[in-house]
This record gives sequence, C-alpha cells and structure tokens, in this order.
Amino acid sequence: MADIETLGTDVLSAIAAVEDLGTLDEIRIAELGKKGRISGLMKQLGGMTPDQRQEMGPRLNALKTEVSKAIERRKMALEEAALDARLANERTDLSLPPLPEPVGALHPVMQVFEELAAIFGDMGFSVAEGPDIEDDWHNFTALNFPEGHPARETHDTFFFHPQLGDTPKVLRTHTSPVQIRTMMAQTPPIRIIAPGRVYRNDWDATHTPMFHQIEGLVIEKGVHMGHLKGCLIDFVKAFFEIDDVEARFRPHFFPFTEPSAEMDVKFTRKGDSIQVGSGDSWMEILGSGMVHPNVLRNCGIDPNEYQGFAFGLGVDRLAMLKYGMPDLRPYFEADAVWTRHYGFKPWTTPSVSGGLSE
Ligand code: 2NM
Repeated sequence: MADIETLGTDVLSAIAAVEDLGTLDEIRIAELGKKGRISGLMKQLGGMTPDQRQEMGPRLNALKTEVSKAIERRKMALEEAALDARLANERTDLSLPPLPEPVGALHPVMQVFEELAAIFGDMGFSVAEGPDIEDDWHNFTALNFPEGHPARETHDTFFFHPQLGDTPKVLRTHTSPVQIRTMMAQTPPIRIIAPGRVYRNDWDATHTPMFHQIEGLVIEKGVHMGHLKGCLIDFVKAFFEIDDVEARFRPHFFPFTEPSAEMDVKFTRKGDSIQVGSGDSWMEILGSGMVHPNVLRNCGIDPNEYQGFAFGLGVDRLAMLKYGMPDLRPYFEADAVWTRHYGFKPWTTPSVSGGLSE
C-alpha cells in the first residue's frame, strides 16, 4: 500500500505512452476493471482498521479518479489524431472530372440547335414545337399551297394511308405547320423559332429522307423587310462568331411569303473548310420573306393590322458549314468514332455572352 505513489506514476506514464485505443482500453481494464489492480486495492479497504481506511480511502479514490481522467484525456487525444490522419488521407480533389473518361458526346446537329436557341433566345424568340405527323391542312393548305398546286409536289411528301373518308396524314415536310399552330393559338405579338425533324422522300449524296430545320416567325404591328434583314444579318454574325458579314437578299418564290427572298453570304474556301463572312463567292444559306396575307388570314390574323416575317434554314448543312464536316452521310449512322470526333461536350450550354462553341 505504501507504493500507491509508485503505482500511480507507473500507470500514468504507461497511459501517456500508449499510441492506440486498443492498448489504452487494455490498461483501463487491467487497472480499473472488475478484476483490475486499482479495483483490487479498493476491495482491500473492507478488511482494514478504521484508521487505515481513513488514510487509504481518500488516497485510493484520488488515484482512481486521476487514472480515469488520464485515460479519458488520452482517449480523446488519440481519437482526434485518428480523425486528423483520416482527413489528411481522404482529401477529395473537387477539380477532378466526374468520370475518368467522357462516355458520350452531343451530336453536332443538337449542338447547333442549342446554339440557335441561344442566339434567337437572346433576341426575344421562344421555342415552339409541334407534331411530326401532320394533316394536309397544316402542312400545305394553311400555308397558301393551293389544292393541286405543283408546289406541293416539289416537297416529295411521305403520305400515310388515308383513314376512311379523310385526307391522308403526312410526315411534315417543313416546320412551318408549327408556325400555323402558334398563330392559331396565340394573339400577336409573336416571336418564335420552330426547330425540329422534317421528312422528304429524297435520298442521295446531299439529301437524307429525314433532316433538321429551324424556322422563325415574327408577327408584330409595322414589321417590314428591314427588320427581317437586320435580324438575319445579326443571326449570321452571331452564329459564325464573326464581326461582319457580306450578305445579299435575292428575290425568290415561296407560296407562304410575299415578297420572298433567299439570303446569300460571301465565303472563302480554306483548304477543306469554309470561312463565312467575306470572300469572292456567294453561298445561299436561308429562305425568308414577309408572311403572305392569305396565311395570316387562314390563322385568324388581320393582315391590315399585323404584318410578319418568317425564315427557314436547314440545320444539317449549317452544322456541316460551321464545324467543317464534309459529308452528310455519317450524321445518321450512329458511328461512335465519328460522334466522338465531331461531337460536343454534353454538359456545356452555349450562350451568346459566354460563348457558343469552344
Ligand atoms: C422558309 C422560307 C420563308 C416560313 C413562313 C412561315 C409561315 F408560317 F409564317 F408562313 N413559316 N416559315 C418560311 C418563309 C420558311 O423556309 C425556307
């Protein structure tokens, strides 16, 4: 009993030297457990004289308290050190990409759709959509194609088998029926673009039976050809990311617009690719015109009150031009090598201010 001090010093230095929680717990059990050394000494108090008990009781209690506290402190210190070590080990680099290797790519046509939506969105247009399967009225009649008019034949229309007593449904040959539906459903002012798939029975080196179009429509009071020209020149500059473009509007014919014009831009051939903006040759890039009064009337809009302009362009060719893809055929072959080569990162969003393409 005289060596309580020695015992205390030994136990405390053993606790201070412990480097892991397991050994620390072994010490706790060996000293303070039911059969532990300090517990054993406490048990001996019962057989002592009152005088001895009075002397030894407080000393043993103080030892027990001191050892318990030392174990608790050491435990906390070891736990903290273990946590620090874990934090140092498990540091996460948040700048790493979410996947080691991007597994998919955005098709160039979809990238161009996104770019077009960004450009026209900036000019106040919203995106409108409609069905791929249309009726004759929305695809032709409402657009001022007279019944039996040869213009209907130039569209190489895919017809469905007619339902009994009904005119046959068609795969839309252009996205204009979306404009018709919008004009019938909304009151002007209207500013929409209609991107989507269109279908024509034509398949050769430069045509596929399904292709992509975007058309635009503006209906407002007092709109004229000057607005059309300004809008489309701004569009070409934004799309090709150039400061200036030499453009001309050449008279044309469409049943749904009067007057109608095709827009040409100057370009330069640079090796295999084409630089749009200036140069010595003209290239046609889109069709446009003032919406025909008959079309407005067909949609319940008074042409004396409202005027409008419209335009349409082929998105597949536009993507070929901007991204230097020489051949249209791989577009629809789902060839992963081609898509990886020409494809775009699916998680970037084109914007006019932040950049359309990388
Ligand atoms: C084009 C060219 C010119 C056009 C016209 C209309 C509507 F519905 F307003 F009459 N939508 N799209 C249009 C005009 C389309 O594509 C070459």
